[in-house]
Amino acid sequence: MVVCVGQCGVQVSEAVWNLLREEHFISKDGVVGEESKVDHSIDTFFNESLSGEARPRTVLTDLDPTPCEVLQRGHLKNLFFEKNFVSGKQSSANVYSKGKSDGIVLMHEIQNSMRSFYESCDYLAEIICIHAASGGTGSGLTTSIMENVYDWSRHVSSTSFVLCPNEDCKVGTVAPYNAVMAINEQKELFNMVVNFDNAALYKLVTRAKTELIPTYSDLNYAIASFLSGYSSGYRFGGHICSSTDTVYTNLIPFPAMNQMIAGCELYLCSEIPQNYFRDSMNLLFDERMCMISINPKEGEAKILSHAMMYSGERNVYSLIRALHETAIPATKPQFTDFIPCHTKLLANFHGIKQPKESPFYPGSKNNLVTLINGTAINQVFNKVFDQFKLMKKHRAFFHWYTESGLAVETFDHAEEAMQSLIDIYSLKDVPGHDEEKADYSADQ
Ligand SMILES: Nc1nc2c(ncn2[C@@H]2O[C@H](COP(=O)(O)OP(=O)(O)OP(=O)(O)O)[C@@H](O)[C@H]2O)c(=O)[nH]1
Ligand SMILES: [Mg+2]
Repeated sequence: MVVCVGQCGVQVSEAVWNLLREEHFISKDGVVGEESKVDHSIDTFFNESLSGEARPRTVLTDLDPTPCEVLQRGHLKNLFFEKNFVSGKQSSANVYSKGKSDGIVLMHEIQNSMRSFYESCDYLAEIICIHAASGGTGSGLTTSIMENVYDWSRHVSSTSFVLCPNEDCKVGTVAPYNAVMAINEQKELFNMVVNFDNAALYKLVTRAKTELIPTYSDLNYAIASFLSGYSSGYRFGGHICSSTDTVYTNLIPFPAMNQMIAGCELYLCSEIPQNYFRDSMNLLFDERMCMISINPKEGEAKILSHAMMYSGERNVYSLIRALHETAIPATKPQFTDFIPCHTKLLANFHGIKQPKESPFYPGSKNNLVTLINGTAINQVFNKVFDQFKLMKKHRAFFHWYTESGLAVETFDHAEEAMQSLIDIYSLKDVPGHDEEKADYSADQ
């Protein structure tokens, strides 16, 4: 099930559902093509309606009614149905606590909708939530939703696909407050958090097509192609396929270290036409792959674990061979010393689709997406946290938050929790990681 919250979530959902629809040979009206009837892959993301059409298993919600209305009038208007949308009357005005409190009036409807999707499928493998941490709705309402469905959703794997604020794209003065509150609460509410930001998405999609200026929609197709690669293992099966839980097991060494750096090779494919796997392996930890503004190899940065998910038509053995052959020092990052095998590999051999709506989308038949659990995530967290602390010191903008019911102490708690997350990702607070060991790793 995909839950999309706030303007960013709802707009990204258009790209996601358009891509998934094409991959499963479903028309814009929900009519299922013959090609899709050969297996059950369609069932992962779509429910069958009473009249036999495929309907997205999704809840699209925003306090501001406009994003949902635009989607309901757009080219996918006949794909969705009433139950997919829950919208309010007015935005949160960018305030996390307003997103949380004003969201209460929508909660009953959101819960009912999610619950009915949960009950209508044989086995709900995962809740994927798409939202922006800097928006009041994307931060506050998302937190509220996950708290409210906790009684049943704790039995279901949950992943947050979150757009982080980035100082290169000025997104609003209070974005650091919203983001720090969201990061802290959502690291507990989701099993895994996959991080993106617009500055990195922009660089990624324009790498091969510098002459065009992308729209949000083009950036959203990059997130959609990540979701497609991420989920294709359990949709289509394949030679090395796994469930979401297996991915969590291999990526998250401690519950508190569940923050992933998303990467996507798809948009770099024009740079690597020949030895596809060998060249992709060399790009694995390259910042050009990253969908968040991070360099996983910068300075002392260390990788704890990473997963590669390949979908396409190439041979699995060339992938494994390339993985062995490309352990060359120039491309290799530093790994932590206490996790000897860092890689989880998943591969399925389902060709990918090219949506016509985005001129940036490459015509490749291969999609390699990566998840990296590495200390470099602090490059983003530190920036947001510094901005948070600066404003908090002067209690700037506090009244907007306290007026909508947030206790002042919540800012102190958020600061402590964020500091502790940053410390964990600096490998200061890792269980069993004593001083001596820290010195040893620094010497390596
Ligand atoms: N990639 C992408 N980013 C978006 C899109 N729409 C908004 N954003 C980004 O999302 C962040 C703001 O979040 P929004 O989703 O607009 O906010 P919201 O969740 O609706 O919350 P409020 O409007 O504050 O109640 C900013 O960083 C925007 O740049 C989109 O369609 N695609
Ligand atoms: Mg909004």
